[in-house]
Amino acid sequence: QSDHQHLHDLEEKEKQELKPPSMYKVILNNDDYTPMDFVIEVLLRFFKMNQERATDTMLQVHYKGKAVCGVYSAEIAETKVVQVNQYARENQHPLLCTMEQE
Ligand code: TYC
Repeated sequence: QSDHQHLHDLEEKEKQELKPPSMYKVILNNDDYTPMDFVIEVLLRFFKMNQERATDTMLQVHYKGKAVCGVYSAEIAETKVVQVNQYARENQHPLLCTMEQE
Protein backbone atom coordinates (compact mmCIF):
# COMPACT_ATOMS: atom_id res chain seq x y z
CA GLN A 1 0.00 0.00 0.00
CA SER A 2 1.33 3.51 -0.92
CA ASP A 3 2.34 6.08 1.73
CA HIS A 4 -0.30 8.37 0.30
CA GLN A 5 -3.07 5.79 0.71
CA HIS A 6 -1.84 4.91 4.20
CA LEU A 7 -1.95 8.59 5.28
CA HIS A 8 -5.43 8.94 3.85
CA ASP A 9 -6.61 5.86 5.79
CA LEU A 10 -5.18 7.26 9.04
CA GLU A 11 -6.94 10.59 8.46
CA GLU A 12 -10.25 8.82 7.84
CA LYS A 13 -9.82 6.78 11.01
CA GLU A 14 -9.06 9.95 13.03
CA LYS A 15 -12.18 11.66 11.65
CA GLN A 16 -14.28 8.66 12.70
CA GLU A 17 -12.75 8.63 16.19
CA LEU A 18 -13.68 12.29 16.76
CA LYS A 19 -17.35 11.46 16.18
CA PRO A 20 -19.57 9.66 18.66
CA PRO A 21 -19.89 5.94 17.78
CA SER A 22 -22.42 4.99 15.08
CA MET A 23 -25.71 3.81 16.54
CA TYR A 24 -27.84 0.93 15.24
CA LYS A 25 -31.60 0.31 15.36
CA VAL A 26 -32.44 -3.26 16.36
CA ILE A 27 -35.53 -4.30 14.39
CA LEU A 28 -38.06 -7.10 14.76
CA ASN A 29 -39.62 -8.29 11.50
CA ASN A 30 -43.09 -9.76 11.04
CA ASP A 31 -43.80 -13.33 9.94
CA ASP A 32 -46.96 -15.44 9.81
CA TYR A 33 -45.97 -18.14 12.31
CA THR A 34 -44.28 -16.81 15.46
CA PRO A 35 -46.87 -16.68 18.28
CA MET A 36 -47.69 -13.20 19.57
CA ASP A 37 -46.96 -14.28 23.16
CA PHE A 38 -43.47 -15.44 22.18
CA VAL A 39 -42.68 -12.06 20.60
CA ILE A 40 -43.87 -10.30 23.76
CA GLU A 41 -41.66 -12.59 25.85
CA VAL A 42 -38.66 -11.70 23.66
CA LEU A 43 -39.31 -7.97 24.12
CA LEU A 44 -39.60 -8.39 27.90
CA ARG A 45 -36.51 -10.59 28.13
CA PHE A 46 -34.00 -9.01 25.73
CA PHE A 47 -35.17 -5.40 25.52
CA LYS A 48 -36.30 -4.94 29.15
CA MET A 49 -39.68 -3.53 28.07
CA ASN A 50 -42.73 -3.51 30.37
CA GLN A 51 -45.86 -5.51 29.38
CA GLU A 52 -47.59 -2.51 27.82
CA ARG A 53 -44.65 -1.44 25.67
CA ALA A 54 -43.90 -5.00 24.66
CA THR A 55 -47.52 -5.53 23.58
CA ASP A 56 -47.62 -2.23 21.61
CA THR A 57 -44.31 -3.03 19.89
CA MET A 58 -45.39 -6.60 19.00
CA LEU A 59 -48.64 -5.21 17.48
CA GLN A 60 -46.69 -2.58 15.53
CA VAL A 61 -44.62 -5.40 13.99
CA HIS A 62 -47.76 -7.47 13.32
CA TYR A 63 -49.67 -4.64 11.59
CA LYS A 64 -46.87 -2.62 9.97
CA GLY A 65 -44.29 -5.32 9.19
CA LYS A 66 -41.49 -4.18 11.51
CA ALA A 67 -40.65 -2.09 14.55
CA VAL A 68 -37.56 -0.67 16.23
CA CYS A 69 -36.99 -2.36 19.61
CA GLY A 70 -34.06 -0.19 20.68
CA VAL A 71 -31.01 1.76 19.51
CA TYR A 72 -27.53 0.65 20.58
CA SER A 73 -23.82 0.82 19.77
CA ALA A 74 -22.64 -1.70 17.14
CA GLU A 75 -21.44 -4.29 19.66
CA ILE A 76 -24.58 -4.24 21.83
CA ALA A 77 -26.88 -4.25 18.76
CA GLU A 78 -25.02 -7.22 17.26
CA THR A 79 -25.36 -9.13 20.55
CA LYS A 80 -29.13 -8.48 20.74
CA VAL A 81 -29.59 -9.70 17.14
CA VAL A 82 -27.65 -12.92 17.79
CA GLN A 83 -29.38 -13.61 21.13
CA VAL A 84 -32.92 -13.03 19.77
CA ASN A 85 -32.37 -15.11 16.61
CA GLN A 86 -30.77 -17.93 18.64
CA TYR A 87 -33.61 -17.92 21.16
CA ALA A 88 -36.21 -17.97 18.35
CA ARG A 89 -34.47 -20.92 16.63
CA GLU A 90 -34.15 -22.83 19.93
CA ASN A 91 -37.92 -22.52 20.21
CA GLN A 92 -38.48 -23.42 16.51
CA HIS A 93 -39.92 -20.04 15.54
CA PRO A 94 -38.97 -18.12 12.35
CA LEU A 95 -38.86 -14.74 14.17
CA LEU A 96 -36.18 -12.54 12.56
CA CYS A 97 -34.25 -9.78 14.31
CA THR A 98 -32.05 -7.45 12.21
CA MET A 99 -30.08 -4.21 12.65
CA GLU A 100 -29.72 -1.01 10.61
CA GLN A 101 -27.36 1.91 11.09
CA GLU A 102 -29.40 4.88 12.36
N1 TYC B 1 -47.69 -12.14 12.79
C1 TYC B 1 -47.55 -13.06 13.92
C2 TYC B 1 -48.86 -13.79 14.18
O1 TYC B 1 -49.89 -13.41 13.64
C3 TYC B 1 -47.14 -12.32 15.19
C4 TYC B 1 -45.79 -11.69 15.10
C5 TYC B 1 -45.59 -10.44 15.65
C6 TYC B 1 -44.71 -12.36 14.51
C7 TYC B 1 -44.33 -9.84 15.63
C8 TYC B 1 -43.46 -11.76 14.47
O2 TYC B 1 -42.02 -9.94 15.02
C9 TYC B 1 -43.26 -10.52 15.04
N2 TYC B 1 -48.82 -14.82 14.99
